[in-house]
Amino acid sequence: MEMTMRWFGTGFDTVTLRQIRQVPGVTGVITTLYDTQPGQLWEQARIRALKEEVEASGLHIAGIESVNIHDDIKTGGGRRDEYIENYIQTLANLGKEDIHMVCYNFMPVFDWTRTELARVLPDGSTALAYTQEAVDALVPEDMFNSIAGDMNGTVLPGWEPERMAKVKELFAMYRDVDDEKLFANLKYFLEAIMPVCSKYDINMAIHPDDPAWSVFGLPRIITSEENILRMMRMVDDPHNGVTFCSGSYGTNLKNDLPHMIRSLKGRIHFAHVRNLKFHSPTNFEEAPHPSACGTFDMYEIVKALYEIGFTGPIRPDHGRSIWGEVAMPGYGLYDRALGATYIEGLWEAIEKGARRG
Ligand SMILES: [Mn+2]
Repeated sequence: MEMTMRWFGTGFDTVTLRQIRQVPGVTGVITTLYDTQPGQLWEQARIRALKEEVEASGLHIAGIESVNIHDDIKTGGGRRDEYIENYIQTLANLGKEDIHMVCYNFMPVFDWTRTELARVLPDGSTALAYTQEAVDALVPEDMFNSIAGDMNGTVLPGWEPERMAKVKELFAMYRDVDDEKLFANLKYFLEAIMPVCSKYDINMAIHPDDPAWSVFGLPRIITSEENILRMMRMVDDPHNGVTFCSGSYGTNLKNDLPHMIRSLKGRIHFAHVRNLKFHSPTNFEEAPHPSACGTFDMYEIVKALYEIGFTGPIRPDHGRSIWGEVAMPGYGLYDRALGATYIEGLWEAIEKGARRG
């Protein structure tokens, strides 16, 4: 594995490359062209400029999170072939700049959904949190406004104000899209991009839906071991792989995370490792990374990744806000840095233990 951190780019992220460079063991960043829109073609010159900026800090780009998918591709809308063509050209441009891992998601309307961005924990830190009761009490149009006050002046990925202004329109686009149609549209997209992925050796890594169930009646398909295996078999190519996100698959307590990792051997191209603490099956918060602070056995999760021979980029995921840091919710420096070194510690212990067998 390679330890990385997500970085949203100069002007968007409250954390600098210089700070990330000083987190022990972190050698790469996962980044994006944050000001591009879904469906837009990424110019090679812009990718190169981003790469040069990252490399000047002593880090490198370990992958892209995300190249977002236009809603016409997800719904099978009239302009999908045009947007897929742009996506193919974007992948080619990334490949030419020696970037070989792309994370994306196939979630309708809302990316990850949390109902609180700053739940106060007993130690005084704040964390992102979710309760089904809060979602059930809202109409979708109010979802953005309900959390906007806690964004600390940042733009959260998937929650761009321009996009949220069109929520009603977006819902209308998905009116006739059910799980089966979403699967079919994903297959259509993957079949179209696999040749360029093979040509430039680009590993596509689909991010699971978060939470791993339907919200507001929208279809959600990347939620369970059964569905993710279906998705891999329907386009059976090693470049068609997954982002294993423990915090997203883990929202559904029925998902056995170490078992899922083992069943996805060879197809996990990127790993997000974080812990959740559950108060009930539909009320949880994003806990500090160590096992003792939440519900998951993080040792077993990292051990499963080690045992399947995972070599891709791994990153701590959302962190709490601690020590007075004001940052994009979930993406402050301090708690993610603690998470990175904790995962590195687990990995070292597992690796040395295995060698001494
Ligand atoms: Mn994730």
